[in-house]
Amino acid sequence: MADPADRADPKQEQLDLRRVSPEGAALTTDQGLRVDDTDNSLSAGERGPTLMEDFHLREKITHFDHERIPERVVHARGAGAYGHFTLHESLAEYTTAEFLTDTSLTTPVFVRFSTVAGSRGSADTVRDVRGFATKFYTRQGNFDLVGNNMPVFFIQDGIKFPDFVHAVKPEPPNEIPQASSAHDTLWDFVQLQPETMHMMMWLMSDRALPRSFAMMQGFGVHTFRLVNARGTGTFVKFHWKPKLGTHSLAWDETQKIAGKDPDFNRRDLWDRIESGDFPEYEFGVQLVPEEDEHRFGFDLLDATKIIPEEAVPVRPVGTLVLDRNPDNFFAETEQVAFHLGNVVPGIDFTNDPLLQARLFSYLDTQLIRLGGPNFPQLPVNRPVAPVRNHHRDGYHQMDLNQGQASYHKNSLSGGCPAVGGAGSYGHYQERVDGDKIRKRSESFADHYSQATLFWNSMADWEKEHIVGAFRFELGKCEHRHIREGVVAHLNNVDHDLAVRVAKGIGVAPPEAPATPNHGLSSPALSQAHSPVESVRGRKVAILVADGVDSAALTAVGDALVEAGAVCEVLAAEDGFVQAANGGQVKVDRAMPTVASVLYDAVFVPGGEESVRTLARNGDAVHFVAEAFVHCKAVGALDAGIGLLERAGITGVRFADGDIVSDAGVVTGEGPSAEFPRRLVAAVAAHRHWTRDKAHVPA
Ligand code: HDD
Repeated sequence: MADPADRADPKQEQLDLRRVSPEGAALTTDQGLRVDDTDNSLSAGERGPTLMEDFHLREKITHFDHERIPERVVHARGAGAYGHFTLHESLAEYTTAEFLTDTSLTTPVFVRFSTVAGSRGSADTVRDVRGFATKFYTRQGNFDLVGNNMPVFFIQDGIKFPDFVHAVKPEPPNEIPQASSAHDTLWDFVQLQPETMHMMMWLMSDRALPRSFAMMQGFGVHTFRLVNARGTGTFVKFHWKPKLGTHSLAWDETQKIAGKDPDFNRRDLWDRIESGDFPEYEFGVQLVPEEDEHRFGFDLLDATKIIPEEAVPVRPVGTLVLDRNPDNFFAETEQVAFHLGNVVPGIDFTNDPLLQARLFSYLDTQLIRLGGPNFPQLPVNRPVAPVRNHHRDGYHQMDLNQGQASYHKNSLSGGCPAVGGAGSYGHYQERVDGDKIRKRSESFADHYSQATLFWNSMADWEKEHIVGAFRFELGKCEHRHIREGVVAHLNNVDHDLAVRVAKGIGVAPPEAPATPNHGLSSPALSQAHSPVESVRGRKVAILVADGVDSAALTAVGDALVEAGAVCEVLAAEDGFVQAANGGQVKVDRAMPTVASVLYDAVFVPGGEESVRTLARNGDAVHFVAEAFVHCKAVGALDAGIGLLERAGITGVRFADGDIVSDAGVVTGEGPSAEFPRRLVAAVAAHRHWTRDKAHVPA
């Protein structure tokens, strides 16, 4: 990838004009008046009352009083970054959108990732859908792709959105629970609205617990339409595929991280970009000719359905790289305003009723959230394409529109701004005809087949996690009829699934399947088949105490870092530890300030004294045990193996006398090139989900 600094970036150049630095500056009022004292109010005598005339006090307090704006009604919690989109393969055959046809162009973007249900201050790692919203600052205007990390949605018609969101948000009487779907109202909605079933399978799967924003897919969800120069339409589904593969956290781990580091995903994104380990995604399209609209066993306009990749392959055509953090969270990440209606020539909509309602909602919501109609002028929202129209006035108008005429048609400004001409947007000419009705199409009626497809496509460990998630969520529902209602629907998805869930939540398991399983699967849906590229950006903890074998530490640490991992040396206390060879080893973090859940793997180097000390330290023993339970790579050399034994990971003798050994537990003796290689491979595998871990308490 070219160094971003080498590229002319019109968006960054535009933002440069708005960037404000405190460096070398004097403190002033909002009027530019230099302030002599900002620590003491103006008062009548040292202990006297504050004076009304203190304009600095009043201005400072007033501004502070008005700092907050309403949070997003959904997707309130998020993190954003700038980047670039480059096209490798032209889609000129299908669309006139310049950024999808001209492979010489680099298009600046801003991406905001988010959770859906929680408030702005909620934890990152809750079980939830993740938003993946991209603003392309194209030369033809902004194009917003406002997607999620799951390819389907809860409902088919946007008129149900307020009902759904009210059901999933904290309950009205007490505003409990925060950022969680594990409560009665959500599941009550689900059991009465079975179109949710496919999405609920995704939500109960590990997809709802991404390890990193750099390790999750993105989907435009709806079927959109591309339109070419001849005016021919092609249905399209948009996809983002992370270069690092799609990987998730363990459920128990996510809950602990929510306390230990509620900013886990946000921090990960920030740190990756700061360290130059830029998140990358492949942009792909599934294309369906209009004449094939009815060749699938489902309706392309139904947002609760995917087009299986085996039926229509995803064609990779571009790359997105996120390479710049915002300067100011509020100004950029909070004030960015996405809208599905922000399209460019060559991209159009379909009659998907969810999409149609969204076309109304996004512009509307920004008006209350950002306080008026001029939010497109905010730096993060402003297009790089020129903006000229007859919109005038409103709160916080930034532009100094010149001229007498603010209407079309006019003769006083020479008829300008001019309407039409090359590059102007023309709507796709779809013929529509029908009676005015409120009725869901029959073609939207199958709510189970694709939920079954998803279930059938899962690896055994993924199925186990799904069953565990349903049990957890429904186990939090106080109303038995809600639990029963959901199990009845699950029995239409898969009988085994329904029985396994029912058993965990005290509901009578159904005796026979309600709908026979069709037996079809789509391997692309399983994270078990996610490509694993490297250990890039993986965090490895190295546990040490005085007496550590520093040669082994350095050899293994260097191998991990060379492969792209981030290593941190942890000890009971910050500072330095004494190595066995007399040298000193710098400690990166004191163990009490971190936890195993904040790392992807743990390594214990040898050194008799070091390991003896660690084995008597509950934090260290718990660290490796917990890493093991969360199926992470655990490595130990020489005496270090003793800590694993102390934690009950290795050396455990069961009745048959065998020592338990496990996938992803890497041990070795003496210096070798083999050990670091095996450890790197174990870390790159992400998690060893098939591990037998029930015997280790953590
Ligand atoms: Fe939405 C925000 C994604 C259905 C109404 N939505 C929002 C964001 C994302 C999505 C990623 C956050 C954007 C940001 O970072 O600022 N929404 C989706 C997807 C949907 C979907 C993938 C289904 C395919 N949404 C949907 C419906 C409606 C809305 C059906 C209403 C009819 N969504 C909104 C909203 C939000 C929003 C109320 C809240 C904040 C905002 O727009 O800017 O307008």
